[in-house]
Amino acid sequence: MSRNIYELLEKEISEANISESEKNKRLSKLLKARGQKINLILVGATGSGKSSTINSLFDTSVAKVGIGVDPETTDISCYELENLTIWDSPGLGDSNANDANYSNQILKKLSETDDEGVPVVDLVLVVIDASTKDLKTTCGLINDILLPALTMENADRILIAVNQADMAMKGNHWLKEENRPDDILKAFLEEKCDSISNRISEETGVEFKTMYYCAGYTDENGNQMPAYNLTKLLYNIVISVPAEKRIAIAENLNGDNDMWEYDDGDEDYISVISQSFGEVIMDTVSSFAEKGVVYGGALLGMPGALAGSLLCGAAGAVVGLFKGLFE
Ligand SMILES: Nc1nc2c(ncn2[C@@H]2O[C@H](COP(=O)(O)OP(=O)(O)O)[C@@H](O)[C@H]2O)c(=O)[nH]1
Ligand SMILES: [Mg+2]
Repeated sequence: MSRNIYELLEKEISEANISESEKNKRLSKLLKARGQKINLILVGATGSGKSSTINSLFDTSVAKVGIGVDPETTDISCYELENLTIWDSPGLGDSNANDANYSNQILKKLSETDDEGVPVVDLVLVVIDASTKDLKTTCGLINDILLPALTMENADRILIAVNQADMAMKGNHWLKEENRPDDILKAFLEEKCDSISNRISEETGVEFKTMYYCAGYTDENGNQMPAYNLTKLLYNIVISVPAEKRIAIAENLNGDNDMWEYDDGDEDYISVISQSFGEVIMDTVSSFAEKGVVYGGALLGMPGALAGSLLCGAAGAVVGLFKGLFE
C-alpha cells in the first residue's frame, strides 16, 4: 500500500486557506524535509534474522529471507525505499574468507561521511539470535569494525537487537496463542540482554542499548507469524535518528497491522512514536505560532492521532486528519 506522506502534506499545504507567501514558506520547508535521506544498516551472524527484520519493519517484501543455513546475502545489498536506504549485509561466521570480505565491506560503508564529516549511516542494528552462545563474533564485530569505523563519538548509532525471542528456550515458554513469552522466558530474555550488554561493555567499554524482539517468520504452510516487540524496536530506531529524518521512516513502515500488535507493554511505544512523527510533521509544515495552537488548544493530541494513523496505514484517514490542521 502506498502512502506518500510528502505528497499528502504538499496537497494539504497547497489547498490550505493561507497566504501565498505562507504557502511558499511551508512548501520550501517540506522540500527540505523531503531531501533528508536516512541510512540504516543491519549487521550480525547469518541466520540471526536481519532480512526478516527488514521485511517486518518496512513496507514491501524487499529482503530475501534465508532457508536453513544457506546465506542468501553474499554482498551488502541495498534497498532504496523513497528516502530510506537499508543496507542488508551478509552474515559473519560462514568462512574466514567470507568473513574478511564481509568485514571490509561493512568497514567501508560505515567509514563513509558526508561533506561535513558526519557518517552517512544513521543507525547500525546489530542483530543477534537469542539462542546463540557465540557472542565472541559479535563483540569482535563491534570492537574491531563498528566502533573504529564510526568512531567512539558516534557509538550511540549502534543498537543491539536480540531477535528470535520465541526460540530463546528452544521454543519452550513461548505462548503461541498470545504471541508473547511467559514469565519464565521473559526473565530469561531480560537476563540474556543484560549479559550480552555486560559482555559487550566489558570488551568495548561502551554500554549499548540492548532489547529483545521477534521479527516473525513464515511457517511451513506459508503463514506469516506476527512479530513481537517490533514497536519497541521501531521506538528505539526512531529516538536514535535525527528528528528531521523520521518522516522517511514513517513513510515506509509495514502497513500490516498484525506486525505491530504485540509488545511487552513496558511503554506505550505506539503513542511515543506517533507523537514523535506528529511533532516532526508539524515542525515541517507549520509555523511557530500555529504550533502553540496545536499543542495547547483545541487540537491537542492531534499530532499523535495523526501519526498513529500513519502507523496503522490508512491513507484515507491520514488525509482526513490533515484536514483542519492547515485550514
Ligand atoms: N522463530 C523465528 N524465526 C525467525 C525469526 N526471525 C527470523 N527467523 C527465521 O530465521 C531464519 C533466518 O532469517 P534471515 O532473515 O534470513 O536471517 P539473516 O541471514 O540474518 O538475513 C529464517 O528461516 C527466518 O524465517 C523470529 O523472530 N522467530
Ligand atoms: Mg539475510
